[in-house]
Amino acid sequence: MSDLVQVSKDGEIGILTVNNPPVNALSPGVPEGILEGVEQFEKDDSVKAIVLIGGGRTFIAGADIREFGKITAGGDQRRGPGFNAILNRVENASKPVVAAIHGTALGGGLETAMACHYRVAVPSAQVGQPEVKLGIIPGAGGTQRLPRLAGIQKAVEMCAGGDPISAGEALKYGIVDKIIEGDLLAGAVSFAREKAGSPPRRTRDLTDKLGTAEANGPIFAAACDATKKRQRNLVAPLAAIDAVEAATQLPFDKGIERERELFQQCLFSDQSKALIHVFFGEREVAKIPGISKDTAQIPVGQAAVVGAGTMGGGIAMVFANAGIPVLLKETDQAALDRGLATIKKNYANSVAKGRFTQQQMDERMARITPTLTYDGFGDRDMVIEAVFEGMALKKQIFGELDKVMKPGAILASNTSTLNIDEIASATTRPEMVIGTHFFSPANVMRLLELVRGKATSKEVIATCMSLSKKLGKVGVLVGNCRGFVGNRMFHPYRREAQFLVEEGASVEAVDQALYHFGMAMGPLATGDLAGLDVGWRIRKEFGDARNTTVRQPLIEDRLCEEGHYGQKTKSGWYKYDENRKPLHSEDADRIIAQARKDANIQQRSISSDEIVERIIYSLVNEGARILEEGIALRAVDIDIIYLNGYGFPAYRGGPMWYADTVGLKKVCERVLDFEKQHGATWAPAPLLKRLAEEGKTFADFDKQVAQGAAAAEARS
Ligand code: T1G
Repeated sequence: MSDLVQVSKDGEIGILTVNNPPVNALSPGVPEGILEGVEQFEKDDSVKAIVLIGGGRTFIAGADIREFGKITAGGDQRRGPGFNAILNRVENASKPVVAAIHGTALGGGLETAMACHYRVAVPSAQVGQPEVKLGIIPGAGGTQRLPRLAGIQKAVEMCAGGDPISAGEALKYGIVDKIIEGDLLAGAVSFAREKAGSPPRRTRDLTDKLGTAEANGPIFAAACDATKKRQRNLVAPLAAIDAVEAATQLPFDKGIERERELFQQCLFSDQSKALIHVFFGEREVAKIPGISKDTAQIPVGQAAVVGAGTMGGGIAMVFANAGIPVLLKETDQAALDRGLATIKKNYANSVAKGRFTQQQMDERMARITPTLTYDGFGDRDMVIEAVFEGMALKKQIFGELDKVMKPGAILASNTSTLNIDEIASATTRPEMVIGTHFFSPANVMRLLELVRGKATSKEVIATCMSLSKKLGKVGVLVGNCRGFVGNRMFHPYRREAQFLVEEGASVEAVDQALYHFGMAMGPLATGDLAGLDVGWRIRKEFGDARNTTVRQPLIEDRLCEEGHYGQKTKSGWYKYDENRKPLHSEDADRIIAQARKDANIQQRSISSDEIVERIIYSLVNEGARILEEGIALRAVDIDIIYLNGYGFPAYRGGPMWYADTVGLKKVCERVLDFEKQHGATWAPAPLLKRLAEEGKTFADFDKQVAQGAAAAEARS
């Protein structure tokens, strides 16, 4: 019997325990072990029913995603009967099989549970078919069994949306038969005793909830419409809807065949490869060379935020949402009142949308204590400064924090561009200083750039990395340079968008090209949203320091000079109606035409392919520099930053992964073309050039980094 599935008995109940830490993925040996166990209990006359349970922290988190790369288009040849056949065999068992769920039953985990005859779960359990998040669809009967248990509407929602549901909801929809309070195994065993002796109830035989063609038609049509809007350009969710539709049209086994076909089509798609890269990438970024699970951490039970503006207020909400009480400091009562009113309004919106209850809102508000002084800061484990982006002010505040915070407290700055070492120099404890760059709106955006200063201690980094997860963020560690990773790359990205307009592309053409590429928003519309005046003011302040030998964008300064700051003035690259709908702007037309004339730029027609190449390759080229300088640890770190902070489409894997898929040779050739046409800013990054010449990818670069880190660890 496989070690991965253990067999035991409690009286006449046979118990199968899956033991494949950390998440009981269905690695080779697990499905086979389950089947062997079921067959053994079938033969054992003393056993009347079977319980299948997960050992450790969870039931079964699904297929082993690491194995996907080994599956070939011809199917998984290394394995025996195949997972579907195993599940059919479990479903056809002569004795009732009860799945006992804690933690998560996801993907193949839920499919296994649905092939059992009954399911019980602890209240905190979650079940789901998250495959679409990996660019695939359920591939082991999920699209056929789930509609039979939960009905078409819910099955479509779960298979196409991918979000898990709670045990309580699963009970309501018939996915789970009973919630077990208290000990799960004991509860599952006594449930199995009740079912012992009765004929197994096979999910495949349940047809009551499959509905009629008339009732189902509108459900599928609405699901397709919603998917095209919410999961724009994604293939898998539409395939998942097709597969569920097949459950309503075909007998079970034929439905399984159709599901298999659609699954195979998705599995070998570029989208799936990119999304799997993202799945592992989000976990990879948490791994920092030299920092391990044993690195000491600072417990953060209570925090404080300085500055109750948009960012500070959002950050306070993030802590309050995670159950961490937070002091929120402002310098004057009016600013504090404004900050609190915004927080209240945001929470009330969430309550109105049903995201949480009024009681939860009250609890969260109660965790935020407004203040005009540093009283109480001395007890806090961490402070985040989120004031106006000016070095003098930041240094003054860090000097004050150095005096009031207890020894061992983390001093964090939410700066988005400034030098963290200089900020730290205002304190006597630079090892406790770190940048925590949240993205606006802080309570919504998942990205958290953690900026490591020269002196930042490993304990502070380790703490902030795990705190990110607790706060519901993806923390990515970056080095100290102007703009860090995200904003440093964003600079050439927006610069090229403006140059393209100067050269003849329309504002709409630039934004549409990037939107069709998959960006959440075009670069010029993004400028309008963020406010064009922010960069303009900085340029005015640092004007003399600007490099006058390279071409600088012209139009945004002129828009600002005439008061077109973007959405906040209802006019920028676009003009905006009262619903913030962007409309073509004649003012922008006039300013653009004048700028072209003054700079003597010949207008030309520019294809959308060129627009995408210019803008996306500018990201890639700067990303390669950042990698080479060690500002980002790995290419995947850059990808995760762009996906979570800048609206880059996950199904393209991030800018560096995307460049790999295009081929670095081709990317580098285009960069060299652009250098010829547009000058020195387009000089290819040496790393890009080298990898292109060697026929390598950024993923190869990351592999080398990982090998280097493993070798260093082995030596230490
Ligand atoms: N396969 C391989 N490794 C996995 C894995 C999986 N399914 N799930 C997690 N891991 C690794 C992960 O990389 C990390 O490794 C460690 O486990 C802990 O994960 C046939 C085709 C279960 C909710 O999509 O959503 O079934 O970094 O840090 O926060 O139709 O992991 O430590 O080396 O995320 O407690 C469908 C994916 C597969 C579930 C736990 N299943 N996993 O979260 O821990 S497709 C999924 C998760 C499928 C069938 C199909 C989460 C989690 P390392 P973690 P966590």
